[in-house]
Amino acid sequence: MQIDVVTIFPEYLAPLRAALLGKAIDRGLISVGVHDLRDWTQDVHKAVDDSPYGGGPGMVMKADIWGPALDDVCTDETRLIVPTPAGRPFTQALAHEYASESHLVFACGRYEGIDQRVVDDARRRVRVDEVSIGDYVLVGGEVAVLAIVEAVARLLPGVLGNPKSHAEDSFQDGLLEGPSYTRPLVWRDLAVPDVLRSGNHRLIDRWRRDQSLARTFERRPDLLESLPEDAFDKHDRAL
Ligand code: 6GU
Repeated sequence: MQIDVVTIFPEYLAPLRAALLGKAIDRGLISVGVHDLRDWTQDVHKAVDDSPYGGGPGMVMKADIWGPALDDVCTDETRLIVPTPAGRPFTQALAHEYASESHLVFACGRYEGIDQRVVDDARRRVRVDEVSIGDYVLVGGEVAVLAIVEAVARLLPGVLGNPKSHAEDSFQDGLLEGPSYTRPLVWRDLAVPDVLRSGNHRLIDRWRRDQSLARTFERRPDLLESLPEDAFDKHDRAL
């Protein structure tokens, strides 16, 4: 998979080359290009933004800089992703979709955003998603790109050591993951739940399922609402 990021803060994307992602790059599983938007400016000041039509605070990033930048970086295959708090929610389902693409391009806005015509024009040639990583406001799209790329890259074949790690991910079955424990058996007077040492794997699976359901009910009741009726078994219903 090829990933390209256009930003005015290329150094902010350095973590893309660290740890898990760095290893995936070294092994040729993903290839990452980070591009400085200012390379597409023409004026001596390298201005990328201007004041908004209609007035108001802040600055808007200019269409006549972003347009040529995206023309150069995008191809027919590209899925263009524009991180913005005004976007649709980035979810695990969308991470799986992106993991099946051959080319992702991220356009990082700063200030009050990018002139809307950049997205409207790009849509005439490529698939474009405006996405948000949560209901809070970041200063720019760069940190959102780090989150999205990490969520996508770990789904690619060969990036994680153990492919079974995916099967029990939070959200894989629409529920939050329950708690995990390792040695020592007792730590600061807190013991590991007995059931996990019982060796009875039917009982252990049932206990883990109950923990997931209880945690989801407590922390994310909205997730339970959106599950299909057949997502629950007869033991779940007893809860
Ligand atoms: Cl994707 N971008 C920015 N700037 N802020 C955000 C966001 C994205 N998602 C949540 N807040």
